Amino acid sequence: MASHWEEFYKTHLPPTDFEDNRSLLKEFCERHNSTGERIALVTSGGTTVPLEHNTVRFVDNFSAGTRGAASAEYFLEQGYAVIFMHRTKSLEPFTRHFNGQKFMDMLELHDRGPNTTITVKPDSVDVLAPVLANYKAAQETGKILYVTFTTVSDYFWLLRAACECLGPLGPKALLYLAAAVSDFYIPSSELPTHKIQSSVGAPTISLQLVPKLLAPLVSLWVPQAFVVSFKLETDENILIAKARDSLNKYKHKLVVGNMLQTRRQKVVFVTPESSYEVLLSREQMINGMEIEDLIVSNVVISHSNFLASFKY
Ligand code: PAZ
Repeated sequence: MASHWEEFYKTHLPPTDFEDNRSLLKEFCERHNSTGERIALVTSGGTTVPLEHNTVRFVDNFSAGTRGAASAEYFLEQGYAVIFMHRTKSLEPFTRHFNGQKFMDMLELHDRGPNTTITVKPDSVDVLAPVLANYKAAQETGKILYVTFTTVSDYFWLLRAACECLGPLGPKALLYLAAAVSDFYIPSSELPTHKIQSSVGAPTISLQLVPKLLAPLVSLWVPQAFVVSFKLETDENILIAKARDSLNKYKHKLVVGNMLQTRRQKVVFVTPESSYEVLLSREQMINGMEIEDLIVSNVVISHSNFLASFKY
């Protein structure tokens, strides 16, 4: 049995930077609400499940945050202000294009003793310039707020705080829940304080179900918002049924279903009324188009229709 969400908050302390993040969220939402802008909350990357209070080991999942980081850029392009709530050290909008050695390889070092300079290689300027321009524009206009989580408990605290701040936006708030959130965890009260010792033998680790936050999120925290959740599966036969189950249970607007193996080329949009595939053509793939461009465009159309039909 999953523990109840209220019980979870009572028994798990907020992360240490929680109050700072709450203030940032509040200021960001108030500022953009006062100008009538839409805000997209994009969650991204995977949560961890610690095995010890002084955490040396934890259960993790595969998500690198590609979908969330790319989608955040497309929401900015579509004129949204974006709260990018992501796993620490997962991919981020803009910098994701130059991960690892790629960035270093774009630079040239001109070593002239005390007058050392660094320049961008001429053939890299075309690649760097548009990304840098978009990054600077987002920063200078204060259109993006970055907040981070690591554990599933951090994520829970941050998500509720973000929802509390987004509530006053009503239907102008869009929640795009692409993070891969653990379904299982070890309650804080059952965690050992210190590193598990191998000298006592192989540990038996017993995981419990996490409470499903979509329930209070949709019905209590942001009842007027446009909520989009993601559903990942590895068995194609159950994907649409699971997405539809989720819609029936939580009564939100849209589930984007995706398969682990094909998620970069194809997703399925499941609404209470219908389901349809959104996929990249061969030509779009060759031209380097990203599926998040299509996903976000479709979500924005649905959000606009929702806003147009919203009865205050
Ligand atoms: O981070 P990524 O781009 O590698 O993967 C994205 C994703 C598969 C985690 C996302 O599209 C998704 O399905 N998130 C929800 C996962 C779930 O809880 O079912």
